[in-house]
Amino acid sequence: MGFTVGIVGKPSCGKTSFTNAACMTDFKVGSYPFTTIEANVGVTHVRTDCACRDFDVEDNPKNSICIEGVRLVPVKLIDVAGLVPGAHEGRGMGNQFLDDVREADVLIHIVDASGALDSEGQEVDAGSHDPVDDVKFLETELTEWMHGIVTKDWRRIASRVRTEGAKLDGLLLEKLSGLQITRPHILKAIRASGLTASAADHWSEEEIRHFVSTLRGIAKPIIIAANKIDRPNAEENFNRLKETFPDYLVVPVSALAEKALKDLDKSGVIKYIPGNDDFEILQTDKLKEQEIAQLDKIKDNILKKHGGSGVQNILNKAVFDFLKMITVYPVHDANSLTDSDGNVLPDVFLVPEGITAKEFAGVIHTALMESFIHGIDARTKMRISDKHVLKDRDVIKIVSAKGSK
Ligand SMILES: Nc1nc2c(ncn2[C@@H]2O[C@H](COP(=O)(O)OP(=O)(O)O)[C@@H](O)[C@H]2O)c(=O)[nH]1
Ligand SMILES: [Mg+2]
Repeated sequence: MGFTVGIVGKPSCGKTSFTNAACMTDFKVGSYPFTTIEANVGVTHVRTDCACRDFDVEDNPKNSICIEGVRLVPVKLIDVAGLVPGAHEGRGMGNQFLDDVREADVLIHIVDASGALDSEGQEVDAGSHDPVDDVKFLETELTEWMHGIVTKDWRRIASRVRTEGAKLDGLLLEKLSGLQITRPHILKAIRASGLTASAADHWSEEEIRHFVSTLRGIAKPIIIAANKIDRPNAEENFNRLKETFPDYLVVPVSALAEKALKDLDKSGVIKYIPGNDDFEILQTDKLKEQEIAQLDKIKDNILKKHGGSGVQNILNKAVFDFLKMITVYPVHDANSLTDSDGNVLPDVFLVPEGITAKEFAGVIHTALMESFIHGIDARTKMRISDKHVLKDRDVIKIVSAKGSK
């Protein structure tokens, strides 16, 4: 497992607040593979319906959590160093952000929707900065960074394609695999930009740039959190962001509200389940009048109005709606739905829609893919072939020549 969301944006837009609010959880994360984690990395989760309900069984999750039929699947968050214009040339924290971005499968761009920070993150009069500019600048920074890498020895690469008949995607993959960029990403970007790989040495400056920008969008997609939605001007800016970028997913967020609610839930004063659009006050006597008024405001102006604080919502949207991931449960025994230790539905994997049974074996272990014989669908108990396309909440046993999983 290893699905990573990068939290990006200029200084003071709310990246750390978002990460802390998202990763603050009362559930033990000790058994997750991410236990030793650097300062700016945390584990959060996405919510999905658990397969245990389909089979009407009690499960023993290992790599995830199940609460009353809701499976919480861990996702890694990286709080990426603040980004300022010119970062790809080393300004601000410079290239440090790029090291973090390498690892990310998707980026959540935290935007200060209240427009109270200039492009470097310095405070200005509320509403005087246009968040639309932030979206454009972040895209530019990322594209310039990737452009620098791709064009570094473009001449040599393009001439090898011409003279040796080398494959462009293979040569680019060598340069870009460290950025979590895959061959399908590269092939898709070549196709989508309408260019011919074998004619790479004839690509114009403009065509190379177009290709890189397309690749950036495919390999490092960005979704937008219109953060600080609780503040003045934020609502208008949120609507304008949606209108200006119709192809983007823009979600209203209040990291501050999420953190406040989780803190109060943790101390037992309220009951709040992340992602819900409501909470229940359990200990009124622990709250000052002013705090109750604040909570009423959070409920009316954020939760009810936007269907939640937006933190859980944007994570779920990023993974399921935008990246179109599905959940698949590998088991050792297709009848008892257990692993070899007898745990029922122990693991769940986030995998891309359209994945085949054999590719799924490769997600579990490379060796399992190489020695793949067939799969068994635990629902139908039928054999499935290597090319069988899996569906969300499938429970699958992989039979391989090297023993089964
Ligand atoms: N009103 C409001 N303030 C927020 C929100 N999120 C963050 N902030 C504030 O913005 C400031 C910068 O936040 P921080 O998370 O440190 O930003 P970072 O530099 O991007 O990591 C802090 O004072 C936060 O309390 C929010 O949703 N609403
Ligand atoms: Mg920070």
